Amino acid sequence: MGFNLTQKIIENHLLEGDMVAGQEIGIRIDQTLTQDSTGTMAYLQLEAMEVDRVKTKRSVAYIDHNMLQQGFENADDHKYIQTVTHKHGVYFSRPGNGICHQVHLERFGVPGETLLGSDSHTPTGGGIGMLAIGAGGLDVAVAMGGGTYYITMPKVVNVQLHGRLKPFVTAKDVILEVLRRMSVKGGVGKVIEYTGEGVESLTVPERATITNMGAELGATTSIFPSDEVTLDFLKAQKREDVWLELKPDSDAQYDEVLDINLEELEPLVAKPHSPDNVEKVSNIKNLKVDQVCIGSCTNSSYMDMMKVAKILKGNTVHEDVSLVISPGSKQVLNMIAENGALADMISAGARIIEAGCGPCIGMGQAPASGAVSLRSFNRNFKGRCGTITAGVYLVSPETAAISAIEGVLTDPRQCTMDMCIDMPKIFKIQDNMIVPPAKDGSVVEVVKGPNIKPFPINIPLPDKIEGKALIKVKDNITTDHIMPSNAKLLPYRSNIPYLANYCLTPCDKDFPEKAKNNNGGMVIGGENYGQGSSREHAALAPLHLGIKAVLTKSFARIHKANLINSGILPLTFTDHKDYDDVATNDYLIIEAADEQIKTGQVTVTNITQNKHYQMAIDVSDKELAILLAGGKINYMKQAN
Ligand code: MIC
Ligand code: SF4
Repeated sequence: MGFNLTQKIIENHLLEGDMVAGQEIGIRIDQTLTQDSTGTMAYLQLEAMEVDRVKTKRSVAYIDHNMLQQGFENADDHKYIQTVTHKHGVYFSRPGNGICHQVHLERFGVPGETLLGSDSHTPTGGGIGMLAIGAGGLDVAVAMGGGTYYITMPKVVNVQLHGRLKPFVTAKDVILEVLRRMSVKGGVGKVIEYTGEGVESLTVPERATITNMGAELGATTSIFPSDEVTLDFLKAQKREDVWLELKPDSDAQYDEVLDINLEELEPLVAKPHSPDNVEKVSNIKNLKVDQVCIGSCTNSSYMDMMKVAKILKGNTVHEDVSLVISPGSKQVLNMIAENGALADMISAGARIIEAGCGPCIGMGQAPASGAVSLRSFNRNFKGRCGTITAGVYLVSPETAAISAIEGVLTDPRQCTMDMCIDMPKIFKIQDNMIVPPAKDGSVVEVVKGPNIKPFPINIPLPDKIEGKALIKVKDNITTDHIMPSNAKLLPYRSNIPYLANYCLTPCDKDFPEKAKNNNGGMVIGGENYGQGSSREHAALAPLHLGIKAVLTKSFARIHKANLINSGILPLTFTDHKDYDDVATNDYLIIEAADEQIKTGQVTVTNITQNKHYQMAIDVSDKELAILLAGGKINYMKQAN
């Protein structure tokens, strides 16, 4: 029996375990990436592990999220990351050089290699055939130190693409269609592998749009083959030497198959407040738009920007719309500046912001109260844009651009222009914003500003765990709920005590206070708890507040790993009626927790209601040991 692409790459990197779906495997990581809002924590952890020099083939630190510098905090974090990476052997992509995923694809990605990134959209690298996975900062720090990365061997879903996209139907519509069919939790425990003759018609940036937003499925990652199209892209980046052909064996087996006929797709939109709330654009009439944002790691490539410029050229942005454009990288910005496309955008009235995440993570450009914001981004969780009452709709750059002119959500197929834009034969290559690491790290002084505080470390798991159910939340709670991020909070990513004051406040503004007054407690969640970002702050802030266990119907992959790394028990209800039953403020006790978790079953006693709940704890032996030790840092100390 032949291998699929995912199995081929995993087999090449397998250090521990067997490639049996559902079992834990350990793989070697070739490359890592970090960005600034998760990076400070990752490098503090790297320092705590006393790793002199990273042991990966390539590690890169990007500054792209925390770009507004209203105070000293973000600039201090940038300085810390620049100096600590210089010392420890990591390449540093300076602020202004672009969004980590876009730049990594352009300048560093290698087909067939593994990439671990402290950002959930790391799977963008799947667009050139990397096995690229998002993880918490601590796991990335361990990989930088040469440690094995452990995951559950995923199932592999084969999405077969047939035919070609019609004009004004885009790669964004492909991934929105996959989201419509699979939902935001449909990809948990799975890799999405794209094959079929339709693949050939998609450029690397288009493939990267699809793998990028595969994160919204909850998938471990998404991947495309590495073929002639990949070679052309790498040639145009003057990196053809890293190319190799990669495709599944002809008799490869898959766990599931999904067929998509590209010819039949239409422009789609994800309505508030979930990326899987998908509808045809043509079905939505007269939706007045207040803001349009084009960019983000999903749709900010040169090709995306050129198409947007073409639509905008000679037009004026509707008087009731604020159009914001953030190109994905300095390479993209430079090229559209040189060829005049940027001038077309500016002439039309677009507000151009620097190459970075910007409005996607609420770093400025929060829309007005109750506004409709149309975005070419990947997430539309409530409040993420910075305005709790706004509704964010996710669309392709083409739909966004035409709607910005019309002032209402508009089907781009009404445009008559020819949208054929050729992939450049050669991109503008200028790596002058990437600082290579110091040859001799010992002479580099690491600079830490006053906002950088030590991260919390748990204690070994006590035999008895008890506390109030401090909060009970519904399905699909995101890490943006658990640890909100916006221009005001992002500067505190290296200051957990401060950040903890905002933990879960979108669900209950008094949660931090309650946790403090009750000496911590437990959290009750529904399905897919912790979807979205890889931020380990969504585990570290609860840890700081004394949260000992999170009881849910199911967890999102990265968040569950982050809870385990922090020594917080991730428990799931075996009978969902118990979820309905438990109430906020009930007092819960887990007797002999350290013994119980070894059996995979945990009885939680609800003292208030005099009931018992049977919970499952689905962890590997290694994760069990980490939980018993009180988190990964303690576990590693024990092991040394
Ligand atoms: C996101 O898109 O949610 C982020 C901000 O990039 C996060 C990382 C973070 O929270 O810093 C992610 O995707 O992992
Ligand atoms: Fe940045 Fe948005 Fe991409 Fe996250 S999803 S990396 S915030 S552009």
